[in-house]
Amino acid sequence: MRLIKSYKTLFLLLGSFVLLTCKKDKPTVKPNIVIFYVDDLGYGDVSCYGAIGVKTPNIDKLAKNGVRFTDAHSSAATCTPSRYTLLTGRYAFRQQAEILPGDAPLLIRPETPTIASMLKSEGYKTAVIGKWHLGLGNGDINWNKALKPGPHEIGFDYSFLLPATGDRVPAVYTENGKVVNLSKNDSLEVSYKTTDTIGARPTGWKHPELLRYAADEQHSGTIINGVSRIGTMKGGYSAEWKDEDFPDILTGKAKNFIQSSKEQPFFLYFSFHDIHVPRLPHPRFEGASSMGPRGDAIAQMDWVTGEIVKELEKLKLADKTLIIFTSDNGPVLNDGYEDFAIEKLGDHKPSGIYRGGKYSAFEGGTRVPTITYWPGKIKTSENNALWSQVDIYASLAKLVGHTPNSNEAEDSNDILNVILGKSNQTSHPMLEESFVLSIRDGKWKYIQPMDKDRVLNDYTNKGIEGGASHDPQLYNLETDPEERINVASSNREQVEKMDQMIQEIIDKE
Ligand code: NG6
Ligand code: CA
Repeated sequence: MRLIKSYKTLFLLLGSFVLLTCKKDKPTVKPNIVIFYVDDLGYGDVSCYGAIGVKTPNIDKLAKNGVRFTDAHSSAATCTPSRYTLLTGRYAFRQQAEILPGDAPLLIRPETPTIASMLKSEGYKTAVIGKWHLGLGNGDINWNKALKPGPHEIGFDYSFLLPATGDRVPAVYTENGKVVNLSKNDSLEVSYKTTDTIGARPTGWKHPELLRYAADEQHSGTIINGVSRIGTMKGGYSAEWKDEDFPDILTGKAKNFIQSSKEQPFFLYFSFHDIHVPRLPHPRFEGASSMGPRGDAIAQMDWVTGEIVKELEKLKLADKTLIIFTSDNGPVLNDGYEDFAIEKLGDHKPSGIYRGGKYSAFEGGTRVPTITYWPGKIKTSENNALWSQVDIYASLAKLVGHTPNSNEAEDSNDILNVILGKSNQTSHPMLEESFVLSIRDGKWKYIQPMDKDRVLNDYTNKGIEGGASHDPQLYNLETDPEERINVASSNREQVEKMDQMIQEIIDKE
């Protein structure tokens, strides 16, 4: 009898031990997830990364109480490819992703898993608010009807979008797959054929005297709000946006979404238009920096970040929310409009010490400010891990206890411990996409040569060095972080090895 009793106690003890250990392994809470995705924000463009000429107290607060990464990258040096990869965990070259015109079809096909569809399958309410630039529809889009497929067909419950970017028509918002405020008798059409100017609206080509900023040839289509855009637009007067309203409208939509999602975990992909061109911050931010509209747009973006974080705090959700703050590519000064970004720069260094910027194969193309923040869960630290946004998908999957299947996010590796600041080690090389492919492995950076028959675009007219060359380039970032000394010819083996690494990634499919 005594023996049976002690067996019973032993079993009970063992049972509770097993239960406790299992419980420990399971994620107890699914945190809310907010990705702040800034447009064209360079490594040196915020105070906590060394900005001069603009102050970013709200972003600095995240960095001061979170992880500030010094070697984190967007997956590509331009917008559409980076966004494609962020959301799918697949490299953009697999989908031939390039900067899209405003009437392009949806690039992420509906059968493709995305961070949004993955989190939705794990019980999350999901939203995208802000710039989209991933296409809509199937190639024959009618802006007066339902805009399908779009974010809803790839996992988002709610969407409020600038369909492409601020410098492209249509200059209207869409909400849940419909143009906002469009009247029945104000049919909207757009065209991206340069030979074809549709509608009677004045264009920058014909009426430069109507412009608030001089624009280059490409940005001289239909004039909306005093600024000419890429492409032409017919009708749609009732739905036209005013660029100066973006911060308040987008922040308002984000607050509404957060308020209405308190009861369940949510995922908010907040995709800024700032600090992309045209830079038309709200008048209350005019003069907020010493750098003209580009600096003022940074101050505005910082304000928006602060407003959304304050809303989380007000609703007592801050310690239940993982925030990832980052950018889609490096910086650019004149990107089509003469808004004095070059003239008013002063000593500010948009890429920090790094060479190149947006479009570039050099580090400035993809090395971007990246901060993670989660009060109570993430400790303040600086982290020099080498990683790219392609790994966010698998890391978030790990966080919420989701096991990706074989055709899901195939280029994404779980680096959750890095994102949470618990480790600074990643175990795989990192691919960077620009007009060529580059790869980073430890201290080495290799830039593939561009085919001899392709014209090199150095973007020096934009104040940027494109970084591509007809020769292979190898840099030792430990001794040469600015990529000034090409050591390819004296390190043939290393070049071979890294070229092979790129080939293996390409062949993986
Ligand atoms: C380019 C535009 C540029 C910008 C970019 C997209 C030139 C000559 N023009 O085609 O102004 O709109 O597309 O930027 O480069 S991105 O951040 O959305 O990729
Ligand atoms: Ca961009």
